[in-house]
Amino acid sequence: MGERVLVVGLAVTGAAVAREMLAEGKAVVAVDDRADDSVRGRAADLGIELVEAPSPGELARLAQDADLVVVSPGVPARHPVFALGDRVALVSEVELAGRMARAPMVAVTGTNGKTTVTTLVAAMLDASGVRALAAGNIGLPLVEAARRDVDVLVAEVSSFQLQLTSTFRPRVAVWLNLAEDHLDWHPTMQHYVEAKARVWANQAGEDLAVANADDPVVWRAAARAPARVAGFSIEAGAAPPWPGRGDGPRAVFHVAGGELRTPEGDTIAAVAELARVLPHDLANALAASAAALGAGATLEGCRRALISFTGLPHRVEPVGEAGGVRYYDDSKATTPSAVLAALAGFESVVLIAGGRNKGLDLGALRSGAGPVRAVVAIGEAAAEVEAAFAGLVPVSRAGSMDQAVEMARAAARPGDAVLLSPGCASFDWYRSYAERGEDFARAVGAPGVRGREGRR
Ligand code: UMA
Repeated sequence: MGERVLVVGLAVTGAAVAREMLAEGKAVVAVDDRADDSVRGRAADLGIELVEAPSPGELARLAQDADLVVVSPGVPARHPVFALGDRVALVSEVELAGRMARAPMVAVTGTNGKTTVTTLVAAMLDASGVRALAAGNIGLPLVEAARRDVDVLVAEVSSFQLQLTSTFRPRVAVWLNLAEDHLDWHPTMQHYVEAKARVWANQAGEDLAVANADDPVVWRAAARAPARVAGFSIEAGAAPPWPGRGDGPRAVFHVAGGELRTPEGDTIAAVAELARVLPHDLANALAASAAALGAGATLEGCRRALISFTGLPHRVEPVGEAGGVRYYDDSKATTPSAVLAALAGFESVVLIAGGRNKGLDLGALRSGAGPVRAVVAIGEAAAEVEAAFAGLVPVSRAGSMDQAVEMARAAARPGDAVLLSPGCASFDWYRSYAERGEDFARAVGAPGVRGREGRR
């Protein structure tokens, strides 16, 4: 009581934090550097003071006056609030939610696949009779979910949010994979890796760390994890050597004999029962099974959730077909590594890529050129996309989504896929990856193309 909380950034997360802190009787002030009418409206609805675009000095004064400073995930590492260091109590919404949560938590992080695995874990627990709620970056703010009466909270957590944790201790914590990402936010790749590794840092005893044994960075970090480790691999049943330590797990969750299996060899589901079986689909299914079983799911619950899962919107989502060409919306792929994962599932593709580069090396796309017949480059990063594929396949540039779809249609032959998998953020042309995907589906739905069925 009587405590003061400063909220930095008053969008979805900031408003949820403010609401929860007010409910606890705390005094809340918000700052926002780019306050618009919606930010002002939120402050007015909450009845809190909003300080717009404070100077560094003013921010320091406000932060030092507060007992707790909660920073929104979109506030970058170079923001002056981070320079205040030990003089203020900086936390993320995830740290705060961890302190508030009543139910044990499963946390899911990684560069790619977080939302899919979070969704799957919650579905597996539900199908096992364990009341689970998926929250976090997935949409429902974690602080809001933290008070709900459920058996398990399944939280999608980003590196931004892990960065500012000190006591966050999930019962089960999954680190899916690591590829270059968010270098517009993290000053270096090492900074990004260390933020991700924090998901395991406070675990102990019977907690469970779920780690990708096929990813050298993740597996190396797992060797230092304080809790028990469950590995998963789409390559082998035997665990790869434990770097620097001799006592790692001997077996991992794996694929053998056309089945997903536990380290002990129990069957989770047959691969043929799954709706999609790209390599990363199998990795996600194994990771989710390892986490869900660690949080109280049954093998049968895992299987039921896996076979009824048909994928999420904007993740290699089929949106239309015409003239023997299928169209896929993979707008959620905002990193080159996500594009490479999608390309691996096709034999002949016309790729639409580009947008706002998140500080990543788009030249990495070149290594996935095998199935690519032609490329249409879009958005601010069009020149970088063009350079990545130069000399390998024909590349054209489009100035709008309609033009991009038109050019892709002209380049495609029957049997091909047209894949929107940008490898970049959407903010040059759109407000979100979802809006970009919707616009692609709309353009695909133009005359002559059968559009998506049963979706908004
Ligand atoms: N702001 C400042 N100063 C800055 C930067 C931002 O004041 O220097 C202010 C902005 O003016 C704005 C607010 O901060 O008012 C934005 O905060 P935010 O970007 O954290 O936005 P939220 O609405 O709170 O959204 C966040 C997640 N955003 C990010 O992780 C960047 C949402 O994930 C999440 O759905 C939401 O919380 C609820 O949990 C979005 C996302 O793109 C969808 N996530 C990334 C991803 O999925 O790859 C990580």
